[in-house]
Amino acid sequence: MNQASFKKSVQNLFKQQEKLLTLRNSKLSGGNGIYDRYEFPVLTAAHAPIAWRYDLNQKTNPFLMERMAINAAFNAGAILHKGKFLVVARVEGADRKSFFAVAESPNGTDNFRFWDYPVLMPETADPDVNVYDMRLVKHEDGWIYGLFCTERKDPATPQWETSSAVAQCGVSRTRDLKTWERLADLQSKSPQQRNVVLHPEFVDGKYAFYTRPQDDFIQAGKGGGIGWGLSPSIEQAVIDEEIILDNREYHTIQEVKNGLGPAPIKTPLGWLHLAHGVRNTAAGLRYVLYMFLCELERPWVVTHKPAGYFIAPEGGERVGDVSNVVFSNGWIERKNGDVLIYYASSDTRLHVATSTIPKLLDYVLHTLADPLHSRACVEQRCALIGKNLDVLKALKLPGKKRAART
Ligand code: M1P
Repeated sequence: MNQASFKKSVQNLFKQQEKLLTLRNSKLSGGNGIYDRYEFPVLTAAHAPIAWRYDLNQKTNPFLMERMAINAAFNAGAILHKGKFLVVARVEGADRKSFFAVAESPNGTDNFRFWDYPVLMPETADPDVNVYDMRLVKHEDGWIYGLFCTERKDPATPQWETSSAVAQCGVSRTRDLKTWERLADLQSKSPQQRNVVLHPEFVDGKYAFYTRPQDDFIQAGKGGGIGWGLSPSIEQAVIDEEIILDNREYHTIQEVKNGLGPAPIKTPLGWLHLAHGVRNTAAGLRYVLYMFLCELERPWVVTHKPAGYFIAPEGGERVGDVSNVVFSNGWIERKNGDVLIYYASSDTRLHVATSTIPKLLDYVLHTLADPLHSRACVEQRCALIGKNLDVLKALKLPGKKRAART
């Protein structure tokens, strides 16, 4: 390649990517009334800057090869900061190491662009092998906290056992999402912790954490459920007592395990939560999202929990590196009550869905809870059908005739 054609190839790389970065994203029609999905993912591996992947120097990269490929951009924390919609995505290199990177959008639904450099997260004395799934929280103490999963090889296993890991909660804080201070990892009595989230307010003058205690790296074992615990310090966070506020349950969407998504949103009617539930199938684990509401004064008490899932993987979302997964660790509430829900599909890409606080509250308050038995589920449905047939009759709508015949 001569210098001119090398330059042209570089220009083409940028031109192609610019098309992707400036794509307008529109709401898909045919939603369920609770939220709207969007046409395109908001972040993919292809959104990663060219300068992160290619060596653009012809002398050292004469064939213009991609030297450091990016495999995926998914599970993102989210925050509205100084008028900008920011997500801190889990970016995964082709080498399977995840890292954090901030992407910024003017409207929260499209035109996301990564900042020039990914986050260079400081390490503790025991370096992380992998970091992922940051939950961002603007805490009432004034800091923005980023809690994430830090994973290291299990020191209790022999050298030849190369897939046993210990997951714990890494704690960091920042004022601007550029400079990050690393604090001590959270300590609790559980051998494994993932999906740990900081509550945005002090509770009894302490920092409050949502946890997910587990016995094993993948299996919940005797642990599991979304836990709750307090720590007097954030610099050396220690939870002595953990209670479970939302447990696993036989034959539900969270039969195998569950975990909190982003930090809850405070509403006049309670703390609104988004979480994920996991069940096992012959095709492997299936991850879906669900919602619940907790008391304002006692945030560890669940008051309302709609049956089943809120978002499940659909269409192309079902396929990826870890198929049949939706996962969320970030959402943004706007001043006007709009809510942008960032959810990733199949550990591969990041999407947005939009709703509003009134709609989400209506959903959690008025969707029936899971009665846990098929017969009771049918009774709930029959009650709905009966009421609907009366409505259709009163409105003189044709649905009544069709329904009456069956
Ligand atoms: O692969 C699906 C998800 O698995 C883990 O979630 P959990 O701890 O609930 O099992 C995480 O590794 C998450 O990043 C991933 O999306």
